[in-house]
Amino acid sequence: MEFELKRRVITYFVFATAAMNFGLSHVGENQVSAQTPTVDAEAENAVQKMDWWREARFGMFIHWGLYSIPAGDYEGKTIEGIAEWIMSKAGIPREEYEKFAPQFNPVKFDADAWVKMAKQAGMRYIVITSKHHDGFCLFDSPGQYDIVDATPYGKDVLKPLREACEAHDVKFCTYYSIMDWHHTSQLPSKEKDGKPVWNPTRMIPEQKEAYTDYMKSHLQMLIQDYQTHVLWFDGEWPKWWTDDDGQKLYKWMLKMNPNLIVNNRIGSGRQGYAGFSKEGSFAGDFGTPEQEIPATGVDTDWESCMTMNDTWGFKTTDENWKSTETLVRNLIDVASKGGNYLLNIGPKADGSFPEASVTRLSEIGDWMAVNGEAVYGTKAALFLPEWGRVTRKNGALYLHVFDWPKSRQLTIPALSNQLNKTVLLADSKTELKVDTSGEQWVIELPKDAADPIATVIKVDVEGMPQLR
Ligand code: H79
Repeated sequence: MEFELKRRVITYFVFATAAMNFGLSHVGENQVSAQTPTVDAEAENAVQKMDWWREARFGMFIHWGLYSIPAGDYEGKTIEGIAEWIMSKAGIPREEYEKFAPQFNPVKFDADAWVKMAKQAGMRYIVITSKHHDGFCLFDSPGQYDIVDATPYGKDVLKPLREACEAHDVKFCTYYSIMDWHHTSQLPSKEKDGKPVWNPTRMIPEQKEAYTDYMKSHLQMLIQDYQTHVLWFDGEWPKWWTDDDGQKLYKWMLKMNPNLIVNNRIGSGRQGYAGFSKEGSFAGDFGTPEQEIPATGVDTDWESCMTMNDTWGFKTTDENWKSTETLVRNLIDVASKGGNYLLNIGPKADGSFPEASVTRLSEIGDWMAVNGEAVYGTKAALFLPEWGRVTRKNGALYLHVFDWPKSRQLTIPALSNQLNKTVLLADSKTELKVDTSGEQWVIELPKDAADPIATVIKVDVEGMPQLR
């Protein structure tokens, strides 16, 4: 199936001010064309299969593998950049990198504890690296370069994780890298100072078919045995992988499970880190901004993936943690623009989550326990206010106030809906007064914010909130 993933920006009411930047490394560009996607039987099915995903809005990314052992250090030096890229960044030859496998023994791995932490944080799905660019698999792969066959641990971790996900009603999903630095079909693109340059790999043309079969043997296991709900591809940028390859692979996978959700990195439509597909029909069901949030709302499916510090895989020296406030506001910002937030954890090699991640998950969970209703199943806002962000669903407009007005008055554009009542999500017994006589509605606020991160005001209305 081909799915239109062009970026269609939502036009906001003029109430909007420039997008705020909550400590992101880069903020998305604001270009776009409006186009209506074709509605056919397949697209209808696509809408249904996306239902749980759109409802979820918040997921956990997990980057875990052999790179978690060096954790950013190689031969006594700290290697610059993201830790799961150490094989590439340090130019490590295959046979040297393989030596991490006999050291991988995650005795503290506890699938149930991981899933409980995700669940408590309010996350509804988990996407784990079944195979990253280094080629090492976290499941019992036919290729033997995996946690079962090549490590002293000797056990599959994806199966217990999938089971724990099922037990806690969290959707189990898997990341899979197309580029593979370990597979013999691929060679370093060149050498630099006597070291291999792994990114991008060069494909030995006669071996592309065999490699595709190798990938398919993994994907079939992930789809049929592990019942993965999402296949989250990455490493699609080497020139030898084409969009046609992506389209074929997509069709082949959907035959096994028509409800499988696949990101747009299966093909070659993605435009850099902004993550949306180019004009035209490219493979995949949703756009994948990386480490950034679009400046405005977008009404095709998309998901921003982000790190809590500056690395995906665990890195001992990376202490640049975002605050809980930034993380929660990012989640709100993403939801207010119609997307999902996929927040990363880089577990240590022993199987434990870094302390800083555990604290943040727990604090995000405290906020979500009170305010989750204003995130799950919401749609993009109709306006982008100065004081925070807005989400909506049938029957309610949610005002996420970041900057509590000293005037104790919050102004929003008038809705055409009938207003039932306006309350704080944290205290639904106290009704707030709203003056609906003018062009704008003015809400009277209590003196203090209920939550310094974001206080949510629920404007309870009849039907789907619309501007007057
Ligand atoms: O798995 C994590 C990272 O290891 C992986 N994606 C996340 C989810 C990743 N992040 N950055 N990179 C990989 C480096 C890739 C950089 C580039 Fe490109 C590839 C630059 C040019 C080709 C991606 C595609 C950015 C622009 C186009």
